Amino acid sequence: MNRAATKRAHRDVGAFARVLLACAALSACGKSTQATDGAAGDTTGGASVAGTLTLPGSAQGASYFVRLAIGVSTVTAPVAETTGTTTGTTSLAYEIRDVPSGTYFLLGFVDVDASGGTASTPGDYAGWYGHNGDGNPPAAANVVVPDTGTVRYDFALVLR
Ligand SMILES: [Ca+2]
Repeated sequence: MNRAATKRAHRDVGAFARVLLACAALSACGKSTQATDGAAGDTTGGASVAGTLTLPGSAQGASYFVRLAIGVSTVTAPVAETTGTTTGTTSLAYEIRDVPSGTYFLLGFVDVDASGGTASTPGDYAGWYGHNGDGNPPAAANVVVPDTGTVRYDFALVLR
């Protein structure tokens, strides 16, 4: 191999490595937006529930949770949940992993005034999936979770 060919080969290796990196990044991004398909490579137990909460305000640095519960009264002991901190945007993506299959109530809650607890105080954002505009829970459980894969539930919270 002459010097020019060696140089070219090195360049090619660099390009190949960059392509590999791009693919890795893309597949990682795509994972959370998969529809229900029992995606291969999902090594966790249960399914994922993911979606976007639309908030009625732009509270920043407030604690939030999104919970799945068997009943409205048992939301204090949820089957599964995710928690985090708001970033000031009114669109909040969430994902709850390792959820056993079943039919659940789904509650999104942002503790805007940092008062703690699970009961909303004036100024907090809250809402159950399927509420009729008032944020209150629906009459029956309405979030269906399969054995594997990801199901999406987008909903809006209301100002308490
Ligand atoms: Ca509060």
